[in-house]
Amino acid sequence: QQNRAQSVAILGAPFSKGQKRGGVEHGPKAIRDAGLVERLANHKNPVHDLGDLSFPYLEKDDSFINVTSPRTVGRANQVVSEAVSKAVEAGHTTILLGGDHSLAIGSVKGHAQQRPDLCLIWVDAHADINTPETSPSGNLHGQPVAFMLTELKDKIPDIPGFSWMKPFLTAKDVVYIGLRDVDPGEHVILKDLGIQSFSMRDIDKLGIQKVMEVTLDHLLARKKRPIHLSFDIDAFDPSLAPATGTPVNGGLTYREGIYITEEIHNTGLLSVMDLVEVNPMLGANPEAVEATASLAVDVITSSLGQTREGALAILHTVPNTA
Ligand code: B3U
Ligand code: MN
Ligand code: MN
Repeated sequence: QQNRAQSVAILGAPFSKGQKRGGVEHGPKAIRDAGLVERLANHKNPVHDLGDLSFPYLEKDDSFINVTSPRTVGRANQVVSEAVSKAVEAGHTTILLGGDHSLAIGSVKGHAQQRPDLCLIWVDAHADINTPETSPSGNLHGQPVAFMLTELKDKIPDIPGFSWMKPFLTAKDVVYIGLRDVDPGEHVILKDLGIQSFSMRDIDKLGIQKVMEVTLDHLLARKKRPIHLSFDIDAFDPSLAPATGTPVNGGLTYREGIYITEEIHNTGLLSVMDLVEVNPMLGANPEAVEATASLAVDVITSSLGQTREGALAILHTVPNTA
């Protein structure tokens, strides 16, 4: 089933409460306005834009420990989880447009409900694996992976808003690419759990080709299984993706980013993808915002089979003149 050519579903998640800066809730609109659906018009399979999810507003949502908006984030992720699960069940390769990266909790969880054997490729400047206790910011977009991992079960207190979910993934099912801003607590977790991760330094040293070879080998050598790609636009260098909440210098080049998604597409196993942290209110000017949103579109179309050798759709014959 997972090798069958599948239709595509696009889900917008206009949500920002996993961090404190306004504007990332407009990410889905910015990415659509940059031409996402039009760019997929030649896709070999049908593309369904399922519109935006709506998230309940919770009047009272006090911090827990230092975690901000726990009930709001928990509830929104429950909505995401159900929507992603349904889209995967319907046979779509599902694209979730964020919104902030806390949404990955629901996205990966919903995906795992249908495909419990999934593996996770996390492309990001940050590891997003703080626990509520190690988090320097209290922002849940810096913690999603910690909520997923069974190994960290005892390190995550019962946070209001999250009783609906239990950890469902193990450390060996995850690979990071692009890291360059890892907090002390996160560093210890990555080391203790032996999570395969490729920092920007590793990419400098090995080259992106080798990094992808080892990544896919690590996750797929024993058994082919569905891939969840969680792509934070801040993995790219800020010169390419300025309109994002926490840019970090020294990021992926355009070619490295696109090579990652091309290699993932070529496995035939991409099942769900998140594209998060595009914040159209943070660009220095409209051009900066457009560049970031347009880069997001390139990452998505490339993940879905757009190649640098030719178009997304395969034109089998050259049309004759009339
Ligand atoms: N690691 C820091 C900063 C951060 C994480 N994710 C983003 N920023 N985008 C934290 O707040 O946990
Ligand atoms: Mn992130
Ligand atoms: Mn990030």
